[in-house]
Amino acid sequence: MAVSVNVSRFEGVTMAPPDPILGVSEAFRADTNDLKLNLGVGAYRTEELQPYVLNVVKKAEKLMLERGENKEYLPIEGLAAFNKVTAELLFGADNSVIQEGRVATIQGLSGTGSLRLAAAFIHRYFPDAKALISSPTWGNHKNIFNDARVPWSEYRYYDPRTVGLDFDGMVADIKAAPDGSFVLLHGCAHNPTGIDPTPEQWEKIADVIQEKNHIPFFDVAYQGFASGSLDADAYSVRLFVRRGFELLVAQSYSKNLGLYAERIGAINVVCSSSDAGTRVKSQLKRLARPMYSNPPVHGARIVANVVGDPNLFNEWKQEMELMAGRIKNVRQRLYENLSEKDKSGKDWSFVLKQIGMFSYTGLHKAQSDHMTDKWHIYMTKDGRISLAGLSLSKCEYLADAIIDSFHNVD
Ligand code: PLA
Repeated sequence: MAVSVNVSRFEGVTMAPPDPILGVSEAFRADTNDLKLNLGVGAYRTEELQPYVLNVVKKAEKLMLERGENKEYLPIEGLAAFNKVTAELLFGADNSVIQEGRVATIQGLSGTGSLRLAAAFIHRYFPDAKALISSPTWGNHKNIFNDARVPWSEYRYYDPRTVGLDFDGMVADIKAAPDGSFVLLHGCAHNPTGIDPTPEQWEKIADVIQEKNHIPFFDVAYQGFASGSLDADAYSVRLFVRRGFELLVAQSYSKNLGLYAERIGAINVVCSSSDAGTRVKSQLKRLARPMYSNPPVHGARIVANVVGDPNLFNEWKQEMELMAGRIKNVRQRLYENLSEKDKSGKDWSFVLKQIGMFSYTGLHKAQSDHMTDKWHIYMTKDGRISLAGLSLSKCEYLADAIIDSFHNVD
């Protein structure tokens, strides 16, 4: 007999709000105006505003087809060749933590999945510890810690008066947190502000983290994308490793290899002994098994092929410089258009000082809404725009929209 249901058993399920970042792309797709521009999600586009598959990725995929590789399950920790190269790329192949086997690396479902696994690990093994996140930060960090039931609080980071780093506030808040907290740090190209500490400031941040017995937890989603150099963008992580910290690093290949939908990344835990590393790795695997069993192979093979082959690796670096260079060019053009067109004398130089994919414009929610409602420019409501989705030819239009929204909306 068929079950007849008049009232849904799911009646109590309320409608979830759209995601603050991915929801912007949904709204963009629904807009039919020709002028529309999607500066919401951080996804690299060409000057023609088309998605971009890197040439090295196509070459690596061709290699994979030629080799006729199979589709059997990977081990829980992922593809061994991937895990090896991803740790080397991050820490440097000659780093003592690698030589001494002190890094527990397991393949994750890109940056997000790797962060989520690490959060589950923190919850299980440090149930009383708290996470510290920057204010502001990538919005999903809060969701990740909430869902993993890791309590978190914010440390000051952005100073709207200087449109720069609130360094003293940051240090004071890290100092005031309970000893042994996990301090989430953006390895480079801070999202959403595009403001990174200087090398001297990183040293001082390391001092206070050390003094407080905190555990650094790096989110590295933009290695190579901030400066165009993989090594320069690993500066902060390598500095902390050099100073002898045990730490966590989540990695993502969404942006630097353009592998967004392949969901490829890793979680690395640097331990003070190889023995601890082995045990940590075993527990990360234990956490992963009931969540997703084992990770997908396609992206892992691409990364292993590109990073593991000297020719492809060099070609990748050139393509990355090209992408980072295009973003720097639109950043420069946008700054010039803003400065030339805005007659109020406002200083727009902060646009040039920020690095990475984004510019944090300082536009508040009502102004950001105006950008979308009047100008069909889609962006997150915190005033962040993705320069990776902007072309040189659209800079002038964007500058007009920003100037209008900034001066005419309270
Ligand atoms: N960490 C930071 C700081 C990020 O900005 C992002 C992506 C991730 C991790 C995770 O990316 P992944 O899971 O694809 O590896 N941030 C994007 C996209 C680019 C997003 O929100 O999912 C953004 O627009 O902020």
